[in-house]
Amino acid sequence: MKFSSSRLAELDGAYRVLKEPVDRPAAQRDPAVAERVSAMLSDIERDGMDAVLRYARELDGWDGGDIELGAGDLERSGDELPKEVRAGLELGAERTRAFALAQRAHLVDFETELAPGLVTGHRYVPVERVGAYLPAGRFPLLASAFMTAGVAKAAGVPTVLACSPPGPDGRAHPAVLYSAYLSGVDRAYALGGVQALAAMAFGLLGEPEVDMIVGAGNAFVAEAKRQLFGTVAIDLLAGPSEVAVIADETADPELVAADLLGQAEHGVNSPAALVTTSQRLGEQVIAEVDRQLATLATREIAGPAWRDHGSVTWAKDAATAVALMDDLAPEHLEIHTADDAYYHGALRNYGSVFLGPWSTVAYSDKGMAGTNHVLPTAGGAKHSAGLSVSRFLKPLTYQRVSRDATPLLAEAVDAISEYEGMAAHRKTATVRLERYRHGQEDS
Ligand code: HSO
Ligand code: ZN
Repeated sequence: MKFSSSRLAELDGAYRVLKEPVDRPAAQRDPAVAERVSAMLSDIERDGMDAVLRYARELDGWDGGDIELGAGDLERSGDELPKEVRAGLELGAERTRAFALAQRAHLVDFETELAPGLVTGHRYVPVERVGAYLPAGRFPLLASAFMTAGVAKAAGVPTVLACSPPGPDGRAHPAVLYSAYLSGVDRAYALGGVQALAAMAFGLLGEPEVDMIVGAGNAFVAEAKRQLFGTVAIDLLAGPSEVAVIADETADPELVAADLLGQAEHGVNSPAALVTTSQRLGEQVIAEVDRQLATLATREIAGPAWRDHGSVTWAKDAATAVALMDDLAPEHLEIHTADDAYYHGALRNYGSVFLGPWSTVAYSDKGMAGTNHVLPTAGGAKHSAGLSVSRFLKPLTYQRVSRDATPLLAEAVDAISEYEGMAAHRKTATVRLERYRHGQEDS
């Protein structure tokens, strides 16, 4: 998350950098990863399940057992969890579903008569089959199942498959499985990485190929999604998680610092940015971040992330703060000011916004806010929104033209098609015009 030089040039004199990120070239895509993934996908496309299982054995230590998990296994995985975690997951799944259903209710079918006798409309139809990838790495991010599989089910997707990698004991993570269960997945498999995505995309799991793959993973999973895009749809390609805050002199530096570190913890490449109209608040937050880092259990990650990718920028006024923030287009944005409504109305580029000091990103991360945490990163918020029910629903258009409306459409199509040299297209219009005129004479 860095300001573009063109925006900074425009705002010259209206901002001041109080803490700069280390200036490093952006990480290059690793060609070795792309080659490896491409070879794996080709193998799996050619040899089917044999290749999937070969990779599962080689990469995940698969021992020959059943890959598909029984419905009972999913439900029972909840028994292995601490009571409070289980209750929290149940609340998160339910709230995420409730928000998705509320959004769904606002996606309405409609019909309009554009001209006399020309009726047009659209009808929302869900994608038929979705595959959700549920990683279980250093941090298992349990709510991701709600955001992907759960929202697909809320959208009305008939078949949702889930794959999650087996751990060293050969079993998938029980809390991930329970989250998948709460999300309403139709079938789940203990299968990881590229082989999992390929098995879903090529229809190797005793189910036809999925139409869409959702969910994040490591660099190999991201690359597999990139390469499978086209064969299937994908949600988005997620980069390191980001947070940005707009704060004025009324903000509480302790809360702002905590929330910056809250996402910096994701990884040493996670950016965190503060834009503030108060230089004093900016300086207080810089000191407070260091104070909190000293005792943070994950300081080995959040510390380097803040040092290398953390920034604090003073802006002359609210409009400058908005211009700077819209340029960053952060994944998560928090507003801690005396006039949050102004910023909410003015800002246009962010994945999800958290209004006021009581709203923090982790509430959404864990499913408690109900909103989706699969959001665009790396400036993607300039052109795209995060995952939601609408991504699983196709607004399919239709048109019905009455006989009497024929001249309203056919005459122009006749002229345009003739000009373009498209004789067969022209004929579809003229044959109708002839019939229409013939009928006119008869009556
Ligand atoms: N911030 C991540 C999601 C997450 N973080 C889940 C913690 N748990 C991407 O929005
Ligand atoms: Zn997070």
